[in-house]
Amino acid sequence: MAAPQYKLTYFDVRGRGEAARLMFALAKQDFEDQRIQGGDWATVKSTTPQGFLPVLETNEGKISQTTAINTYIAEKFGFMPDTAYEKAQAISVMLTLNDLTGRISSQLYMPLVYKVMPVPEDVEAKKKTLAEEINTCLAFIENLSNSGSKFIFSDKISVADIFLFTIMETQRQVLPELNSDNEWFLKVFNNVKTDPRVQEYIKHRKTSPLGV
Ligand SMILES: N[C@@H](CCC(=O)N[C@@H](CS)C(=O)NCC(=O)O)C(=O)O
Repeated sequence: MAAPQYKLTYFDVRGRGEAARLMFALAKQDFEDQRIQGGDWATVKSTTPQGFLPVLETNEGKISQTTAINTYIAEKFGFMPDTAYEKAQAISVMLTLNDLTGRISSQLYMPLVYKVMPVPEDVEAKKKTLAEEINTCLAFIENLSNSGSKFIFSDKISVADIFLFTIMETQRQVLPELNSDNEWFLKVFNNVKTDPRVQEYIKHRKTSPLGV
């Protein structure tokens, strides 16, 4: 049987694609990291299953939707939690963070970071609302976590920790005024960030033109 081949197609930013890249790095699994530049997107869009990215190509077929991609990689490389209940909760965490990302992206990243939309007049009100939504989302994740452990479910890193870290890393960097002071979240975030394998990845990862 041929060795598994993986190709991740995403934009040249971290965003929804970074958790997949980080899991491949932690698993020491080679993959093709195809990064689409803005000007090429119109051509690439029609080749994707649903008209958006990320897309993961595997030797079994193409996978569309961030949560499906992350779940697949996590199952293959040992980043899913152990029990059926915790697996479902990990997916719930990822879907919650993915929804949040969509709202932050359309309301703030597009105008302020990617600069592809005019800055809305009520930008300060939007920041306030989204900061509250971030806190609500983190409180939801904290509530289903095992609060005594290093990561969300246990002392073993899972796909939910990796997605939480990659999504919040970008958010904290580009919109620091939205940062949460939830102590439980800061503990898990720092436990992921200071993992020596994650540090090694961060040291060598490709930077994007936008720095995110
Ligand atoms: N539900 C999808 C949403 C994907 C999504 O909105 N991707 C954005 C980039 S983060 C995109 O492809 N935008 C370009 C477009 O929609 O034309 C997922 O979670 O993967």
